[in-house]
Amino acid sequence: MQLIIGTKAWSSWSLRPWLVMVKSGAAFDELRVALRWEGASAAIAAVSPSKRVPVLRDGDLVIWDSLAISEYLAERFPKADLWPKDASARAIARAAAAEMHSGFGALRETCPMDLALRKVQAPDEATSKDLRRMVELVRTCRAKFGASGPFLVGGWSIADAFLTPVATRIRSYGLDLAAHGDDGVASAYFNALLADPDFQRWEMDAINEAVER
Ligand SMILES: N[C@@H](CCC(=O)N[C@@H](CS)C(=O)NCC(=O)O)C(=O)O
Repeated sequence: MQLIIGTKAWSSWSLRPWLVMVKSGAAFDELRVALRWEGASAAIAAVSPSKRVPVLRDGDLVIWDSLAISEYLAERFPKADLWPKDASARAIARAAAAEMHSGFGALRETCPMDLALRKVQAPDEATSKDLRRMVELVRTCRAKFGASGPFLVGGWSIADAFLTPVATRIRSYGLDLAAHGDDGVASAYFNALLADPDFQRWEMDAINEAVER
């Protein structure tokens, strides 16, 4: 299998299925297509039907969306428990991943992933609304399903892959979760995502890529 991804410092969409791929335990290679240069669109179009990364190639099969790639890996590698075994926890983890996939537009737009960035940026009203919802989402999931581990519904799942870019945004833009309804549960959760050794490996690659640029 080959996972085609964008620049690691910036491509939040690529980070998600990369984490899922690593957690699946399957062998894969990476093809990195650099973003943000004049030839980027053409380079991506050459490998992606949607002209977007990430893309997973498995033999003749080409899958071009981060959630579809993650679902495919969960089906192909059932022993990796990429979704929780418990049906209720699984439904909620799926709802969280889907909400992230289609929502939180203001947070994504005003605080794009940039792993090297550290600043304090006051969120605008729409971003604050997203942050309040994010804190509520994490607190609710952790309260109901989080007893068995530090992740959204206990053990690591695809939902955590989808929320890892949010953890980096909170860190990069100095976003204050307590001011958005957090009692410490959401910030502990996002710190757990940042402490994941697989995420840290991605981050190390991002630093090395930046040195090469
Ligand atoms: N819904 C897609 C979104 C993918 C996406 O927007 N990828 C960005 C990079 S993070 C991209 O390829 N942009 C094209 C470009 O920068 O030219 C997914 O989940 O995979």
